[in-house]
Amino acid sequence: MEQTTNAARHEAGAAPEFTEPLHVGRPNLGDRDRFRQRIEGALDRQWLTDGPLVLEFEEALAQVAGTTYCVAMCNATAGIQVAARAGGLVAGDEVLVPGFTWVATAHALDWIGIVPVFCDVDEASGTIDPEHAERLVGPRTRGILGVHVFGHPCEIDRLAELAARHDLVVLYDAAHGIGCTYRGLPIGGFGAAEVFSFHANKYVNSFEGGAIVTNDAAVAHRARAMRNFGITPDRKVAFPGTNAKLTEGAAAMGLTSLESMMDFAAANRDNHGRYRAGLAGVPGISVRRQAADEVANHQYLIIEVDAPVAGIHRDRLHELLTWNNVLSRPYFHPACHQLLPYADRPERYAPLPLPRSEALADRVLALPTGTAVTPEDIDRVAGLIRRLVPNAS
Ligand code: T4K
Repeated sequence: MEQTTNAARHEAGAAPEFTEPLHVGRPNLGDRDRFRQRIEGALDRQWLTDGPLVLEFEEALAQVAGTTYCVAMCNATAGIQVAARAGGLVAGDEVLVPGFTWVATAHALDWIGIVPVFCDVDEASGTIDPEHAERLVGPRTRGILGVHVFGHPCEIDRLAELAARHDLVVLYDAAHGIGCTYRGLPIGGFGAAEVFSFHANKYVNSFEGGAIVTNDAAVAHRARAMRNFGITPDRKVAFPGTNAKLTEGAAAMGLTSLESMMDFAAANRDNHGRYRAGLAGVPGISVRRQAADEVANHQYLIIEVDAPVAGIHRDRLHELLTWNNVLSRPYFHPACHQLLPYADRPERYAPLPLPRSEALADRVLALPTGTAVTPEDIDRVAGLIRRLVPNAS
């Protein structure tokens, strides 16, 4: 069997498939000269944080998101916290979140005393299941924080209906969502606010960074102040606040990266197609798709490993790929509610088990994509997977 062959090669000290590591999450950089010019401008102005580049970045983001307001943030984790506060949520409130997400979704709330209550997800989309969410609404439930996981939009209309029935604040963790649509409209303008991430390994990056986008003037006003110690434009401390400002250097990178977003989209789309072709017919291996009929950013290349059909578990495939210098990542495993801080207190956080979140977390594996990956790399990764899957002919 190929799996045995590969393991044997490993033990025999044979060479891995790639001599250099092939990463998931290599940054999409854009035009370096434009970046350098912007940095020079900031140095010349001697204005290093929360200045003209941040404003320009906010305007460009609002345009992409189709929103009236955008408030840039130092990262999406702080963005979710500020959006929650600006949206009126306070410590002790309970907010419904999906079990299948990156831990930041839950941590952002928990860190400010808001209790994340984990709901199960729809397995096909990976997003929060509105029906399960509704069953979990209790006397302290005040909000829903949906996640457009891997750029797949939540069931926004159903969540809006649910929220209206129970008077809940709806927020979206749109860390993966920039450049995607829901029913033809850009992700960004739904709920009370949505939050993008521009971490280095995101589709659009600003080294670290994030943004709150909204059409609600009051939410935007509070968020802008809360990002800066609660200080309003007239220099009054009107709200409790934090320091979550974005630097000019980060905005320079964000603007540069955003300018090339359509090039990144094209590269990701081509990569996606090439992986699909390369992995077609491999038993038990499927490439996840973003929503049909929507604009997708294909930011993540996620395969699902059906272990009984493939003859190999995701964890073993991950191990063998890693040995071959393909640094795949099991995004997102374990499921968020199974992580130590939450699994320890299921009575507070989750009605366990959440079988669909757990099943997804057990099957997914992110493969390298983005502008740093070449078509030849993809052919070699697909060929390698084909050899590693025992039940492939
Ligand atoms: N909500 C969701 C659904 C999220 O996925 C995230 C973040 C958030 C909220 C919070 O957003 P931020 O507060 O971060 O803005 C990473 C990131 O730290 C995290 O931002 C991201 N999601 C998550 C999916 O991935 P790690 O621990 O896997 O990343 P790290 O630093 O080990 O990097 C992964 C790979 O990326 C490396 O193996 C190589 C590559 N890389 C990374 C960096 C930083 C580079 O090539 N260059 C780089 O500079 O968590």
